[in-house]
Amino acid sequence: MNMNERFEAYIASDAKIEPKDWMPDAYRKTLIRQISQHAHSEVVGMLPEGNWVTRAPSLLRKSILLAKVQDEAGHGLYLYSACETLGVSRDDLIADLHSGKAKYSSIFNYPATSWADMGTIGWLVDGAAIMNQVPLCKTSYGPYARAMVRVCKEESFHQRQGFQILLALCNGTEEQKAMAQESINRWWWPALMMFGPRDEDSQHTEESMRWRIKRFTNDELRQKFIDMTVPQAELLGLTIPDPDLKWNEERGHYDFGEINWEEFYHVIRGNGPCNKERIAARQQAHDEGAWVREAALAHSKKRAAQSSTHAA
Ligand code: BYC
Repeated sequence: MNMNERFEAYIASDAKIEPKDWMPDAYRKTLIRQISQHAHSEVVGMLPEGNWVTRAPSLLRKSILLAKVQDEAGHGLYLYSACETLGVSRDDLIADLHSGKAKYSSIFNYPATSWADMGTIGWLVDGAAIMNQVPLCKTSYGPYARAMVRVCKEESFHQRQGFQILLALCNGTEEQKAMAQESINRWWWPALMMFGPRDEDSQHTEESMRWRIKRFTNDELRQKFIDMTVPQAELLGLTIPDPDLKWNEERGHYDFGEINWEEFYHVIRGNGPCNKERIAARQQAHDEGAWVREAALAHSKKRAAQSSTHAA
């Protein structure tokens, strides 16, 4: 057996690959691509909600939202760390985000224009993220799988806080319920796009499934998400903006309408409503944080110099 065959057999036995293990270049490359895209999504994902921290309707809502946004920063950090174990530097990963070379989730290129969007993002966006990420706790690369365990626990809190915001609005005045409905109308289809292109158009699914990086295909996860979400919308008394949505007794799943794939590709190619604004905000935060990185490095250099003096 050559190295490649041994690797494939090892993966097929459901064993975890660790940073120092031999791995094919293509496996390393696809992991760097997916984990870094995931890390970037967490960090860019702070922007639409961060924008509402100062406008939360009460101190309690503000502290919950603040905690959620901070959690997303933490997720980005675990994921950048997991990615670095594959031999890439964080500086290079961040440079790729800023230059537009690396992707991040399409969903964060849409604007959050009402308070109800805080509910919808938690309920639908974090809900879709959980559906996609729970199977990643069993992904074949050890550091990624372990990072996902904590991420998923926190995402469950995010999803519930979002649902709770919507529940309060739906039990409120007519205007509040209308605000919730208007929000769902805007976010439903972009949330379905988070799962990626149809299986027949996906470039990476087949290989990533064989390597047990992905445990389900894009279409399988999208269907599971719809099946889980429709009864929750009914509980809220909200209408999902899809006239073709219908329970199919034979399949045991909901049928749903056609996603606007033209819009999806438009957004992931950098032309969505907020792509430019999001990257500019990340670039600005990076530039303004330069002094923090310099100070942290100066401190660690000083400590290293002190410990070498003591050792001498
Ligand atoms: N947006 O062959 P495919 C979160 C790209 S949640 C942008 O199917 P793959 C959060 C794909 O990268 C969101 N790009 O790819 C939640 C590929 O292009 P490249 C983040 C997308 O990798 C709440 C091309 O399209 N979650 O962070 O097998 C609050 C072909 O696609 C998208 C993750 O990243 C998209 N929606 O499957 C805050 C989860 N979909 O790379 C934060 C981990 C596809 O060849 N990632 N593309 O240039 C994954 O599970 C998989 O990477 C995907 C795509 C399912 C997203």
